[in-house]
Amino acid sequence: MTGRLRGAVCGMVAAGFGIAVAELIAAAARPGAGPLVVVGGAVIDATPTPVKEFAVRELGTNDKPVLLSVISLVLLLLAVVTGMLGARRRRAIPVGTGVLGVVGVAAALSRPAAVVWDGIPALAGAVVAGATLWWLLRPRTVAKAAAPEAPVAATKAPVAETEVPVAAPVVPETGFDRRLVLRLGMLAAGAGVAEFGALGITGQRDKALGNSREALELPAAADPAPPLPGGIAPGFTTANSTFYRVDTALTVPRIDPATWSLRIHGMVDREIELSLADLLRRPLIERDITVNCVSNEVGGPYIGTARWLGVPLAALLREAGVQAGADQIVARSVEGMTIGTPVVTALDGRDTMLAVGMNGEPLPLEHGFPVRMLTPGLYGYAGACKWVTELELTTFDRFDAYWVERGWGAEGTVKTASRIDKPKPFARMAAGPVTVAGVAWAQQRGIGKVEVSVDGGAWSEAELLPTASIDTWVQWRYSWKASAGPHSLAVRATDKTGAVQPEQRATPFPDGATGWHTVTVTVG
Ligand SMILES: Nc1nc2c(c(=O)[nH]1)N[C@H]1C(S)=C(S)[C@@H](COP(=O)(O)O)O[C@H]1N2
Ligand SMILES: [Mo]
Repeated sequence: MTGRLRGAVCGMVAAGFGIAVAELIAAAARPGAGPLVVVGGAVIDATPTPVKEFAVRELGTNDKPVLLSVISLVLLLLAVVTGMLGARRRRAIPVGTGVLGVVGVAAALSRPAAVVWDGIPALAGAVVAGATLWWLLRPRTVAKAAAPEAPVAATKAPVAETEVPVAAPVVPETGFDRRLVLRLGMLAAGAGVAEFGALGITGQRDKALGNSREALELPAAADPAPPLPGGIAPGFTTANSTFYRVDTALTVPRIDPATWSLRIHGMVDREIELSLADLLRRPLIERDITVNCVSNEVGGPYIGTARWLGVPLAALLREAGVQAGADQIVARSVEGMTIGTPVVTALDGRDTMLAVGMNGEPLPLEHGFPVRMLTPGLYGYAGACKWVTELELTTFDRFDAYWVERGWGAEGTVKTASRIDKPKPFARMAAGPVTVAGVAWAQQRGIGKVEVSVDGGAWSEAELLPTASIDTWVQWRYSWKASAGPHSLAVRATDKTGAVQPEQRATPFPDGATGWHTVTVTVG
């Protein structure tokens, strides 16, 4: 029993030490290739779509910390098992740590943007963990263990080592003697130092990156957005700090703007390669655009409106010369995401852009610094690649982008939708006039009408507040004469093509949720 416990504790400490060393190596030499993050990334990519949807729905932006904690726990469990087996059969040590090492290296190399060196941190971590466990679980000679503790024999006569009194308090080989505890303590401290070092290196790098982001001076727009019309209610523009974030990146990609470049290639007459300075020398446009996620449930929070600054993509594509037959732009990001956008949506006159600014500042790191794509009228997964470094002109036949490979629709057109923001679900209020308010959106088509229905009754038209353009949401409000009792409020929008938001509920998968947002309240 104590032998197994000893093995378990040694396994855990050896694994912790190995992981910390691997994280330190990654921080110093291969940022983003730490074992936890690469395994997490591989798990995300392999997770079936329904599970991913569940995670986005139930965990929101906590999905990443939760995933990392689960992976750490599983790893710890495997380390405990390896240690317990290793305490009985030493062969289990190289086998167990070897398996973990292979998984870590495979995960690192499976990352879409991986280079072969990315396997080194995980490999080194596994070797260190294995060697450490081997050393910790080394069988001890009885003599060595007994000698320091042996009570001084009454007799001064020299005794041979083999004659150490049997009664000496020999710590059983399977337990925790002082030497083992000391070693475990030293290793735990070493792991702490390595982890601290890794955090320090990463922190320094982030600080430098934050500085270069702040130092980045974005030119004024050649074609600025007009001021927002009077009469817009607060909340029309979403602050950068509260703008929703959805992506598969476990750690936010860190791109040095000085070395960033964008390559436009594939089915083009002339390849183009641009630095950030090249990009910023071009005429910039500024636009208010609402962006939303296809994973958003009816009434959900994954939508926001910002004032974006960027370079129109159409001009760049014309320079490159898109060849006949190319119908898809595959945007690739530095961490290997692929987002497929129909070529027509970049050339049909809408404000599809390579954005560099968001609400008057350079893009925040989480939202794609230094450059992301934006395509008004498409969900983010189909037109808004963050941290973009490559645009390949190709066809939909020839290539399935990341989400399409996982069953999501290739087109990504935003569906007409609306949301009640006030009152909140299950709110209680006094009878009398109550303002019901919210937003509605149908980017590229524009919102023509918003209606409210109380308790399933007739639809009444809500007042539409002024808005910026057909690419932004519209705020609406409706004055309701609330009578005592429980009530349900429903909203539906009609876009400017006359299409009414359908009542029928559809899940976000595969091409966006439908259905009316309904809120239940109690009056009186
Ligand atoms: N590189 C990269 N870009 C990405 C994604 C991603 O996972 N990786 N997710 C897309 C999705 S699904 C959405 S909804 C938007 C979200 O943009 P935001 O996080 O700035 O709101 O980014 C898109 N661009
Ligand atoms: Mo999304």
